Amino acid sequence: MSKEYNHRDIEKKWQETWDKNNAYATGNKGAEKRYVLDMFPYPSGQGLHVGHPKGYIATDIYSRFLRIKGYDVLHPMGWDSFGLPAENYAIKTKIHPKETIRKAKIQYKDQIKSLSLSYDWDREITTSDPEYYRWTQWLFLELYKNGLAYKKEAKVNWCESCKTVLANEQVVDNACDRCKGEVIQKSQEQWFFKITEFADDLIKDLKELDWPESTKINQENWIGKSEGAELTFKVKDSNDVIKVFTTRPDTLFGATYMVLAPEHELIEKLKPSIRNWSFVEKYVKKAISKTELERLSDGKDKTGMVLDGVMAINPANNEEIPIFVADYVLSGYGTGAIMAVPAHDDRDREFAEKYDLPIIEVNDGEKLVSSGEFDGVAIEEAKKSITEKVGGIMKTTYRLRDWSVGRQRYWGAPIPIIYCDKCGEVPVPVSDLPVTLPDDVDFVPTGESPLKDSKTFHSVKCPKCDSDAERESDTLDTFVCSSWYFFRFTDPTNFEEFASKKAINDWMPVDMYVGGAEHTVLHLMYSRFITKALKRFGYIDFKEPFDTLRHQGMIIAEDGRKMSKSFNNIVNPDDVIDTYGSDTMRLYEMFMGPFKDSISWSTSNILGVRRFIEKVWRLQDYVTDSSSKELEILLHQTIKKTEEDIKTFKFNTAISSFMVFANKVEEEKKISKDDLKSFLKILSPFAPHITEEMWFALGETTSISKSDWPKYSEDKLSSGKVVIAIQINGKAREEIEINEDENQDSVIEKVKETDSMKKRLEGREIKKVIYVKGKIINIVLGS
Ligand code: ANZ
Ligand code: ZN
Repeated sequence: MSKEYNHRDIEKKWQETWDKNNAYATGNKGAEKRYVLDMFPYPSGQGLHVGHPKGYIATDIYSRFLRIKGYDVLHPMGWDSFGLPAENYAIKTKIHPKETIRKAKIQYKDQIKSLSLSYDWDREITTSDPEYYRWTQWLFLELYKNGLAYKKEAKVNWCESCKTVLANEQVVDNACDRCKGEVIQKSQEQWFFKITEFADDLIKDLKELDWPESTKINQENWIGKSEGAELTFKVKDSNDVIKVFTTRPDTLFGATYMVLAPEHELIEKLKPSIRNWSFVEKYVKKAISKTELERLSDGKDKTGMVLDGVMAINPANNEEIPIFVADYVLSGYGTGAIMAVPAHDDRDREFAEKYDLPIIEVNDGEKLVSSGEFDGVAIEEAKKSITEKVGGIMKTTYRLRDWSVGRQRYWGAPIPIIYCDKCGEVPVPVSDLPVTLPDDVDFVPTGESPLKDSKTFHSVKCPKCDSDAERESDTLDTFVCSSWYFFRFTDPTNFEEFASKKAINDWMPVDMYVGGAEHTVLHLMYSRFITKALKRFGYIDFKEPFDTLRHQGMIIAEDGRKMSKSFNNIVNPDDVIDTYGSDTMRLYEMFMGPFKDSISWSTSNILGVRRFIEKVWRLQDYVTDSSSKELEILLHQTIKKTEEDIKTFKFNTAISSFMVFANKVEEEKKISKDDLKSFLKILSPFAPHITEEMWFALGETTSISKSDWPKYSEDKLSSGKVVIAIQINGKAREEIEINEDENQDSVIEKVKETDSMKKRLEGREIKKVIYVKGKIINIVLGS
């Protein structure tokens, strides 16, 4: 009898051994290369809860599987340590973010190691290390040199409590994504990256990616490509014009009023002619303070104010139509003005009904009506011909905005720009990088960048003319750091380049990328953009960073709510590992259900998995010279299934088949040594500790991870026997085992000999038999 299963001893022993042997480093010479990547975490000081590792366990199984299949696998981990979470935590606790991060990293790493996630720690990177952000700054300069980084006055989302600018993507329901505080609009000089220049490619190249369909659709909607026309309306008795963007130029005859966005410059210009100016002014002021999201939210009552005293001329029929200012028209989209067609646009209709404006139908769903010479013309055709008639131009617009990357915060990579009175904006020479973040800073936010107050940082000599100059004091959005980290992992200690061309070509693109579904636009879009930019600059030869992407579902608390400190329902992975073992926890998280589903934690289910692990341990007691024929077949089937399931991220069903196999062995009480070894091999990516222990106990002397994936043979996948259903008059009555290739007559004979069938068939005429080979036999009886 084998000794009792003690996960604490076994797991500690192997973790130390693997650590010592640096077991997960790359370097399997001559082998094909694979790159398996997790979205790296920000180390926050709270440690991991059991939800975090779900994706990490999956990529670990995947990586271990590829290694045992003979691939050279790059599976790295690092820390997305700049940014608001770390800074806010530091502000709250009054401890410098550097220190917070240092401690949190140790805690995270310990937890990760206790799960034996097989990362190559030689490649660990930390985005707040000067050796890393030197290359983030280099990337900024590359974009700057190539006209893809620029500064402009812009309305920005401003979080009142974090005192910083937020990207559109970081504003959720008009609140700051981080602190849930109020977000207002503010005008400021800001740094931007020109992501819009790649809008078309970012849509087009989605087709080539093996990504969840919903994520691709989200990206496409976010970019929001829209084809239409730009039309010009004259303002009556004036030289001013109003340009509009419309996707429906065919509806021009139905344009019964116009709307300007509150920010539209023409409003101020038309002031002398506007009779109700004080009302207009008041309306504009109020509207401007709202965010885009608030203004656009569906169901919100439409408001507006007529510009009393001015009219526009509809170029299609020269009719005079009123002009409104209303906040449902946005300044940042199209031209910031619209022609309103209430008969065919829901928002315009709602507004027109409220303000009693004419609603004129100008098509019957297919062809134009009430449109003068265009009556009877098909809609698509009319789009072109009406645009032409009124001298408009066909045009494409995008919802995607340029990426605002400057932050008035301390804990980020300083933007490597110097302002000189004589030379203007001067990029820091690459040889002077990194521009290091100073320590003599009070990082509590004031609204101005904290770096302004640093004596060591702010004043500098101009790199061009050597006169006194000032550094840019904004830091980079943390999403810049994470938009290129996957390149750095291929060559993390390179002092000359962000990564060598060879290292990049060896490993990239990433073969398998796994992370939360919340990252469908931000990080994933930015990473694609940076990859496309680097390709344009000639550093790389491919245009997409992540070939395959999978999202993990959340792990919800046992009470059905999100795990959260405030609900006091967080399960700590350290406790789970201590009580049940790392192997059990790994298996359990993969066994909970389909990988992408959100599922509740269950203590009783984890016990079930623990019992399975104990059963596996007992298999050692059944080793004999040979396995039964049936067990052999089951083994081959299990090998095949495991391989298919790992490739398609169906870890839960692979584990089910392990359970079936272990039950069978326990039932038969015998398994050959070789068959047990094969079973341990396919289980090893899931449960590396127990399988290693049993592997050595069977006399092996090198790690199971260095062995090979067992081969199944096609002719051993089937016993030739199948169980089929017997139906009588369409009703399932019984099951029967037959040979796979048995013909219909022989099957009928067998059915007739089945005890329970004898009675049913007695004295009745068989009118018809339908036999679906290997599945079902339906017998239709006469009455
Ligand atoms: C007339 C019209 C008639 C329109 C009709 C639609 C339907 P997408 O497809 O999302 O690009 N629009 C244009 N600029 C706008 C702005 N700054 N703020 C709010 N709405 C704006 O939407 C394009 C349509 O949205 C445009 O086509 C315009 O309304 C409106 F039966 O023009 B349409
Ligand atoms: Zn200068």
